[in-house]
Amino acid sequence: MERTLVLLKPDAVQRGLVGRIIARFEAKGLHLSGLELRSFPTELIERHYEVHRERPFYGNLVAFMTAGPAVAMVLEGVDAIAVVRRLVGATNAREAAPGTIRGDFGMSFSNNLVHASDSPESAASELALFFPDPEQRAEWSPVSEPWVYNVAEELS
Ligand code: 3AN
Repeated sequence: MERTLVLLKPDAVQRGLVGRIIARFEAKGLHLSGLELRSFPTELIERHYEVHRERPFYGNLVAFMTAGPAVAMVLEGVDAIAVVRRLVGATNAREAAPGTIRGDFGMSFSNNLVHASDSPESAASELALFFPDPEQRAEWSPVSEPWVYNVAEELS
C-alpha cells in the first residue's frame, strides 16, 4: 500500500465540490486514512510550495491557498500516488482531459481544485508537513479490500 497527500484547494471548498471529489477517490477504491478541513497557515503553504518560490505565480498561489479553508487528506492504495495524479488530471484545468477531476470541474490554471503528491519523495515530505502527528491519521483496512484487489496477485 502507498500513501499520498491530497489537498482540496479553497476553490473546491467554496464551490461545494468537496463531497463529489472525495467520492471519486473512494469510488476508485482508494481509502482515506486522514482528513482535515482548516485554514492552513501561510508559513505551512509557503513551505509546501517551496520549489515554486522563484516562479512568477508563487505569490498568487500562496494568496489563493490561504484565502479560505482547504481540505487535506491522506489516500491509500496500491500505487496510490500515480493513480491519484491520473484521476486529478493536467495542471491547466482547461486542458485537463474530460473524466479527470480538473477536466470535469475546472476552467483555470491557478484555481485547479486539487493538489496531489507527484512522487514518493514529495508524498513523504508533504505527509510529514500536513499530518505530522500520528493521531491525525487512522490506520485501517476496508472490508472491501479483498474485492477491490486480487489478494493473491496484488496484495501478497
Ligand atoms: P500540479 O499541482 O499539477 O503538480 P505544479 O506542482 O507544477 O502543478 O504547480 C503547483 C501549483 O501551482 C498548481 N497546482 C497551480 O495551482 C499553480 N501553477 C503552476 N503553474 C502555474 C502557472 N503557469 N500559472 C499559474 N499557476 C500555476
